[in-house]
Amino acid sequence: MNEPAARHAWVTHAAPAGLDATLDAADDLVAEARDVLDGNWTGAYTRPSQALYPHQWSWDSAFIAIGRSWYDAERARRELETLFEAQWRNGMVPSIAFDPAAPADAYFPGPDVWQSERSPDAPIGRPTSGITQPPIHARAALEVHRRAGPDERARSLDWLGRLYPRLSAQLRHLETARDASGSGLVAIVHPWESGLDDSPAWDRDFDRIVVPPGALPPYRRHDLDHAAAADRPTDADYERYLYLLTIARDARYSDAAVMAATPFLFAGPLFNAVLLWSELAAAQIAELLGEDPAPHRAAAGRIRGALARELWSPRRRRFGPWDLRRDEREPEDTVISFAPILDPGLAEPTVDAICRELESPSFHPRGQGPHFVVPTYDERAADFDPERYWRGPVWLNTNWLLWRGLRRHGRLHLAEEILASSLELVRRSGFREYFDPLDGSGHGSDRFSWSAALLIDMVMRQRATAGPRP
Ligand code: 2M8
Repeated sequence: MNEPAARHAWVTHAAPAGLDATLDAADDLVAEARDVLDGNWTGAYTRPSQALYPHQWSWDSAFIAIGRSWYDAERARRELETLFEAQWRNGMVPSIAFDPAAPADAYFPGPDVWQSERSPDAPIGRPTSGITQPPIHARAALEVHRRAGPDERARSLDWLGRLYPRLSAQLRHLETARDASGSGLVAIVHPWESGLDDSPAWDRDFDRIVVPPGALPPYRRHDLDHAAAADRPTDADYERYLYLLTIARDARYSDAAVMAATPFLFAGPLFNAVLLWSELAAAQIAELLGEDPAPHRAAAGRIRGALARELWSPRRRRFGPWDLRRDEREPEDTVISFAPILDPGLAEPTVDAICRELESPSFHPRGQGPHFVVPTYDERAADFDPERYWRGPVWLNTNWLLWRGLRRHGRLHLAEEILASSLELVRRSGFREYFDPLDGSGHGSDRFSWSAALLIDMVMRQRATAGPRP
């Protein structure tokens, strides 16, 4: 708790005094971030962290490739290549590609629980989970290619050409096999697919899921060996995660069968906004390769329309997730609602509404002492928890997504506040997985890869550009 005055600078609404100086002094942070990524590099991909997450995670690898693209194009390309080697035949990119070199009990639930081989679509001899994560990979691939220097442009284009059909298959699979509502929105069948697993966004449904006695064999959580119980999901929630896993597994991970059987089925603004953003990136990749970008632009347009039609509440002036089982729009104010800011075509009044909410006392309480932005949940909610995984803490990946969207829409003041807060959190607490927005303390695992990678991207991009940029 040092420098309360400097800290206060990040919470006032004045231009974040000192941002330039902070950026100038960020070289040591960037060097340390590279050290974190080097330490977690396996030779083929980067672990999210050494102990808690000893395999390859899908959207983590996309964030990591974006960070690495600034200084190590070779590993950035390899990161995505390795992930797509685990892609399923139906196009799905699994949330976890298990590392055969990791000890069998390194992570729970491991390959023996997922049993991906039950699906005829799973890659042979390559154990993975049976669900997916937000599809940010086309965006990552485009950014990796854009960073390639003149001497490796041709090699990079060749790499992009090999990846493009796989990226297209990933997006097509989601849009065709997962449009549970017929609205044009992609549905998720497990909170782990959202990437923001424990978010209060789906509590109303999730808390009602009753695990039948005897549905799960005895098990031991390994995550609590590596992180404080107060930082991680409760046992009751973990049990529900595992129960939903067994439902998907019993359906042999067939999309139609899982969607018919699961009590958890949501179409949410973050997953779909990321999909839209990646479709726009895929259109640009298609152009670079001399392919037809039109199908990608059309897909982005359909998602844009569906987000506005189905997930925007004109009364609350917010996006919110849609519980497709109960046919309810969830009112909880979480960071998930802001993700459509990633769409460069988002209508200006909607951008205004998102910015207003981001600056409201729920996410940016002024005059109540120092705090850091952006909490993942409404700080005024009775069950806001500044320490527990996705139920309040600041995460650098959600900060980064909002920062990118705000810059694109020219909302530079807010973007710079988020940047300043992110840098300050890392400076105080290191490359932790997440941070308490009230006191800046670090939580979850340490030397966490996407915190390192996205800090690199924020610093380098901010230095490289002035003002909004696509
Ligand atoms: C967290 O999720 C995993 C399950 O996939 C876990 O808690 O064990 C989430 O934060 C997820 O978004 C992230 O990709 C993963 C690895 O960092 O950890």
